[in-house]
Amino acid sequence: MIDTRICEMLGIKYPIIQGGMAWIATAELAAAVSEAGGIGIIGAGNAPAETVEREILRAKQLTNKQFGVNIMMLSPFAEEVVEIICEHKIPMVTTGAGNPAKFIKRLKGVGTKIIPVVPSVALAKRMEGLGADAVIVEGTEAGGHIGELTTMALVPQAVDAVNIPVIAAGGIADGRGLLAALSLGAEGVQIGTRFVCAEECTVHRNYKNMILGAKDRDAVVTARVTGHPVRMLKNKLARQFLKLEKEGATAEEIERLGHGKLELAAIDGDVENGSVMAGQVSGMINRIQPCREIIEEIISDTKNQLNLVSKFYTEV
Ligand code: TUI
Repeated sequence: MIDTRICEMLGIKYPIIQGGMAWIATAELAAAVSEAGGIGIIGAGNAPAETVEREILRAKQLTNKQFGVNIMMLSPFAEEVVEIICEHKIPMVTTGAGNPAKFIKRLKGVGTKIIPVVPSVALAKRMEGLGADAVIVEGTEAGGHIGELTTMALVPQAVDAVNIPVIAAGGIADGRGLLAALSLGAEGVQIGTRFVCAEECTVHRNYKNMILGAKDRDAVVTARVTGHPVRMLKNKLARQFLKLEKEGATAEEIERLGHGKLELAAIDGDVENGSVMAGQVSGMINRIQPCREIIEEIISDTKNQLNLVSKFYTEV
């Protein structure tokens, strides 16, 4: 058993939170992760409230367990998504790509636990001050919209700076990663990329295949000049981004190139012209597996790795 404050706070067996990935984390994935003992998250992304509500209702049909919703702060529909979350009394939300300060009071008012994803210690502290129940600190190894710091450097500094539980994200895909995160002081992990390759994940098969085929250096960072850098797998689109950036294109030009491209890859399966957002761990993901198998493997490998590490130590 791994028993942390996160297990107790969310009423879950294992301290594993599924990343709330836009266009990818649908009801099927969220329900399967919750059924397997972690907590599944529906990614609201840029979707309007009606779409998010349909996903919530579908997830409720698929599981009696609790699940959460991720609110993407750059979405024009963020406010109406918050209202739907409150109406359905969703027990927990994660937020990403911005500061959720203006929604914290409203969500806490209906008893929803709020766990912002942040890329720095300063933001983690600010979130604690505003009443967040925990923080997910995400290293630059992650896929999608990222910050600058690595998980290895960020997690212990965040743990030292706040009293609420810290969850590690970015670069974690197996039991070694979970054990490492716990060693850095985290009380749980958020995992995205590995769950993209779950059997229950409804993303286009081409997207999964790109991750399965990726090597260690294939997840590159684009769009730095926009202030919203995005990690995605190398393809025609990524090369276009890198070329434009090298030529000194403006933030607006780069932003325009990215528009609608995640949907193109995730739904239409155009993994050459679309944005295949994925983390640096893509190179270690080689199989499609059911969520239950992924989670059970991670937990049993954490234990095995702990035993292995303890053998490195000898009494003197
Ligand atoms: O949000 C993510 N990952 C994402 S969101 C996304 S959708 C998107 N697509 C294209 C461009 C931009 C977004 C794809 N992947 N991870 C959590 C995360 N949050 N990473 C970084 C942040 C973050 C950044 C700034 C959180 C707060 C923040 O606050 C800045 C401020 O002070 O407002």
